[in-house]
Amino acid sequence: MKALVVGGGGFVGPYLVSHLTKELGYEVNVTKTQKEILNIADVGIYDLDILDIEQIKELLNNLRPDYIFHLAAQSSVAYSWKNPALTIDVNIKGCVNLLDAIKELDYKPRVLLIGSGEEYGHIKQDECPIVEDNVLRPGNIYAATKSCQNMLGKIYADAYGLDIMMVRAFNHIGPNQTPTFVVADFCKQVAEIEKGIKEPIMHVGNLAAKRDFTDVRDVVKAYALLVKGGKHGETYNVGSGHAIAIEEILNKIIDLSDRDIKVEVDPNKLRPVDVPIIEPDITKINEAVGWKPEIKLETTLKETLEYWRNQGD
Ligand code: A2R
Repeated sequence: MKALVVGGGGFVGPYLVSHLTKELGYEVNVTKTQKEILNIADVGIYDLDILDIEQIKELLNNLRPDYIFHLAAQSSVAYSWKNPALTIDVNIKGCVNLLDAIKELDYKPRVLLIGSGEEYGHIKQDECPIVEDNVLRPGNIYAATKSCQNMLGKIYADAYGLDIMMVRAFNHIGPNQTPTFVVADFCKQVAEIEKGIKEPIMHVGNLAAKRDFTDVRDVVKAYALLVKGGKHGETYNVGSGHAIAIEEILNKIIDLSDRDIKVEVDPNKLRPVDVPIIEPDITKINEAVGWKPEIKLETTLKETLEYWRNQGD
């Protein structure tokens, strides 16, 4: 099988490529942005800006992949408040460019669009755990763009018969994630405290929010299963199914350290609108392709902290 990972230079891309090549034996090509450096053996690596449809068309015509994973995004909620226009361009227009380029092909690759659990937004207590056809009430700019991407995917699948599946991925974590995301941020802070380059105080945002965390290596397995066995036009939640308070995550990470660490709330880390609980029902993906996460949260936190301990200062 020939797979193309679009936007593979970020956090998830290398994990997905590794799974596709090493565990599934696929022939894999990856796109990255011009500024990214990506060294992965045995895969084709191409620079691609998804805002340039001609570049996408040329690449697709040359590579003719069976499976396309669309990972390219402005993926930070915090940054989406600061630069809504860029977030809308990359996440919506970029996706439409990709779908339009796919529409022009003389064959139908299977396509997986990566959305987010954030799309559900302000969920009501009795809606948890959330099923895929729950009302979407996005609470931030990033979530709004991902909801729009999801709707566009469904429209292109129905109107043009494209073989598109969509996922709503909940928080995924692991080594190598940028510290704009909460678990990487906490682990980096603890590692810096241990190295003596930071005072023993953790600066944190909203600790009461409950989120669902899954190891990125489990998440990419779900993507590979869905692109192969998902039903076109359908959306699947990808997550653990058990939301946990950020405070609990923080305590678990602090407990992995032998230092005496204090916690302080930093107003700069509080988002303008925060959604109290996001927890998925993962029955649909489980029934469709038999996926459920396997790696324990404690294992992921330990490995992520270890990753930050090994980073140069
Ligand atoms: O912004 P960069 O240079 O780090 O590149 C990001 C890339 N990207 C683009 N690719 C092509 N054309 C563009 N105009 C463009 N703008 C950004 O998408 C980055 O390499 C990649 C997304 O990777 P991350 O931000 O690390 O996201 P992650 O955690 O790998 O998540 C993958 C997907 C995203 O759609 C998330 O929104 C979703 O899963 O949760």
